[in-house]
Amino acid sequence: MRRTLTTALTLTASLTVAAALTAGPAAAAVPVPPRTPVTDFNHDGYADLALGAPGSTVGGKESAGAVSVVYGSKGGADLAHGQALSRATAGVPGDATAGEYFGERVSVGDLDGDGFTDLVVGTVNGSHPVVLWGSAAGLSGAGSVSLPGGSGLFSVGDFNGDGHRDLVTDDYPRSDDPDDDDAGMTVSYGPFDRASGAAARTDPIVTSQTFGPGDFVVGDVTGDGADDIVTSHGFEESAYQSKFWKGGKDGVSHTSTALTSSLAGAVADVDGDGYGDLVVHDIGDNYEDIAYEKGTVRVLYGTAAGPSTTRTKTITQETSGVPGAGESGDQFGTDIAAGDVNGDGYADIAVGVPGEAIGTVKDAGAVVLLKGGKGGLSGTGAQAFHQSTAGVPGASEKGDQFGLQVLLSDVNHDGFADLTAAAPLEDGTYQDSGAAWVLRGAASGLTVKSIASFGPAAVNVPEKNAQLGRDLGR
Ligand SMILES: [Ca+2]
Ligand SMILES: [Ca+2]
Ligand SMILES: [Ca+2]
Ligand SMILES: [Ca+2]
Repeated sequence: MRRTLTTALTLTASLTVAAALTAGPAAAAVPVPPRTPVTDFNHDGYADLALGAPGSTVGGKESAGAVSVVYGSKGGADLAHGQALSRATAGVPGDATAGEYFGERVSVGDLDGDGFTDLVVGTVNGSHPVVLWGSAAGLSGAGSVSLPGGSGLFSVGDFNGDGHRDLVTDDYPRSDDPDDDDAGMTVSYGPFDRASGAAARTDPIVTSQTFGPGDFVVGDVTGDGADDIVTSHGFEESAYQSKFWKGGKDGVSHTSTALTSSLAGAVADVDGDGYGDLVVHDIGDNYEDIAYEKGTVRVLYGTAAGPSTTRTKTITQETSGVPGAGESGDQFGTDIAAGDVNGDGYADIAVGVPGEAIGTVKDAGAVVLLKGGKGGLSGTGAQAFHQSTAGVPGASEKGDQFGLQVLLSDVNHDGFADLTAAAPLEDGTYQDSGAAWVLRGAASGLTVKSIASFGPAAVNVPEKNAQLGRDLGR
């Protein structure tokens, strides 16, 4: 989740500079609003989309996996030139392998610092993530490289605020001591070398014992221009407290502060005070209950010291203004994305509600957009969309789980972030083909005007069981 607030942030940044110039010497440091680079593989100004399709059959190998890339354009998502990238793409290291699920995880960022966003692709079989490089012609396999480390979770951010994108992975080099049960993460600081994939510097950090992080949320909460990290933790059915790791000019701190347990989330300034606010899926203390939960989104407002534990806000489908009703299994908050949809300078939050019943159709799924504002995130003006909403293509079917993944980015570069909603379990010609929808942002919020919707075949990805949209690059 790492979205585009370009217009608003450029304006806010210039106001911040002006404020800094006029502030007296004793004034507190002015926060730097969280900055999220546009995902732009061909650097044409339009945000591009990367959608994992890990179940795709490649070269006859079932579930070898692929990634679908859809470029932004003045007319929105450019479906006429959808690109499929896989191990079978010329230049990509390795061969298509059955059950590898290449594309199970995708993340984006300009790792080599040439101005073109690059794509990082992960698998489920323990192989290292692969970086595909952006260029004026877009992404290709040319020169792509397996990173020297990492194998599971990863996320991109600028953790030391030097302008180079860095990578955090959930691996930690354990010692040979059999009593050593440290688990952790490794922060690899950019720029990355194109030939070897090597980072400028790597720094392993112990996060916990036995089991490493279960998720990363990345963004600048403290207003110092360096991204921070929130890690999720748990063991068997027990969800433990999440941990906040502060980034700074020397990199990520080796000590953390505890937060309520969470999974997924985003960092964005929903109240416009310059500090990034942490918006997470609050999961209580038991993983086994998640499937039955109504779902809760929690905002922890940003401060110079980190997410506030006292200035927080809980939003559910029972909150005034939020469409729908909170029912067991709705899972409001399963995925969370941030971006300025209505162009008012406050970040808005898209919330996936994959277990929402539409009429009598169970687990058809929906997306709710919560609006930011001077008073912070609220239910005021919230909107809901699903496959039975007038103007939205498709039909609500049992188990579609529309909204399992969400992303906000400005695909047509008009200053309003657009919603990409994915339903990786949507049936097409085959079971679990997956599909995605792009809804346009406007001053009034999300609209159903000129929606782009597509399954794997429309963007040249082998369709059978592809699970298009299993992850969205952010
Ligand atoms: Ca582009
Ligand atoms: Ca690049
Ligand atoms: Ca804020
Ligand atoms: Ca837009």
